[in-house]
Amino acid sequence: MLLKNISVQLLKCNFNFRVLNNYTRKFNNNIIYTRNMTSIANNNEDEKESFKMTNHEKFLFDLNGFIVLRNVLNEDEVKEMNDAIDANIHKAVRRETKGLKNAVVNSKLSADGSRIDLGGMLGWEKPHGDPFRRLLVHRKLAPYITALCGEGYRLDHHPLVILQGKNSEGFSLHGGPLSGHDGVPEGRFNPELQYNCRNGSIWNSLLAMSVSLCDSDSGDGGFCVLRGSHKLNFAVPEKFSIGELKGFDDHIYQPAMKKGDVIFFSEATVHGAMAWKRDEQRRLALYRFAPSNFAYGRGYLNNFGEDVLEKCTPQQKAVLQPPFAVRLQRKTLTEQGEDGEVKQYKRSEVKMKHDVAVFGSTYF
Ligand SMILES: O=C(O)CCC(=O)C(=O)O
Repeated sequence: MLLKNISVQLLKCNFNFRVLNNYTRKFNNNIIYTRNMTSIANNNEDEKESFKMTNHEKFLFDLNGFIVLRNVLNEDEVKEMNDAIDANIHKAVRRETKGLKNAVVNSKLSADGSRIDLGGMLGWEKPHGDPFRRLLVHRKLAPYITALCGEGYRLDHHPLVILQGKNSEGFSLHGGPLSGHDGVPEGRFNPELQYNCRNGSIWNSLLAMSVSLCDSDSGDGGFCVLRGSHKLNFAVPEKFSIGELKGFDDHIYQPAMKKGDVIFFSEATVHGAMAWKRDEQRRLALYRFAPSNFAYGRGYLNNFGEDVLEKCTPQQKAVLQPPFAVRLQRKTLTEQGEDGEVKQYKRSEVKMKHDVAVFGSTYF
């Protein structure tokens, strides 16, 4: 068994731990194997690692609404992504117009420079698109997304690369389980962004995965979060969300990040970004995942872009399916991600025939 260096940091404490298990392939009789993928370099079953989310990590996520994983991607993986971004940098779009600004002018989170967005990575040709497609099913990430969104998780938004030069604006606090200040009545239950935990199973209606492609220290700016706000019961005051209310600095946490670190946060946790102050360009890849039968975005309606599916492995394709329940024969990733088979629950012949008789279609 191997010990690898993924560590979790939260509230500035470091915990290094890995539960080392052999892979267990325990599927019950209700599952059809559609493909046996053994795509990893090391084919020795005994030496594969388990990257399962530990109970301690679940405790921290439940407490705070986010978790920071250290050293998830290695230097080569980060370089591949940065090279791909460099090769496609001409496609990046500056959020320059007034209506595209993410922070209120002259607020604590604002700055002169604009944030820059780059999309379409899933459709990039080899080799540039590969590391971005791989993140959908990466062996070190899939167990976490499964633990946080459930079996059969799906990509919800188009993934986004965010680029920021020195002195560029942050992002006013947003998200959270109650509606905010964007035109809807304040403080109502927000059905789109919710967190729940029942009998030890965590559920997020929308989960963000932010992969850091640059280093930053505390105080440099970047992602910030209001700890524990996935469970709040009172709307965040508007002035607080722009950093202009007493107590903001005491309650907002901006983690220091290294290249290859990953933040998982519930979109039900109020979050945003501090203005970027570091000399080096800020770079991150932001993915949003949802449970199998949930959708916020509409990217799935065009399969996340022309020709994307043709470039994907069976595991990656499974994550790009539209929202519907796992029991309706959804092609489902195992928590081993890229290393596991794509499985499918069986629906009885008799029920499928009945649906055809009633609805003229195999599924209701
Ligand atoms: O800049 C960040 O890290 C936060 C991004 C964010 O919250 C968003 O794009 O919705």
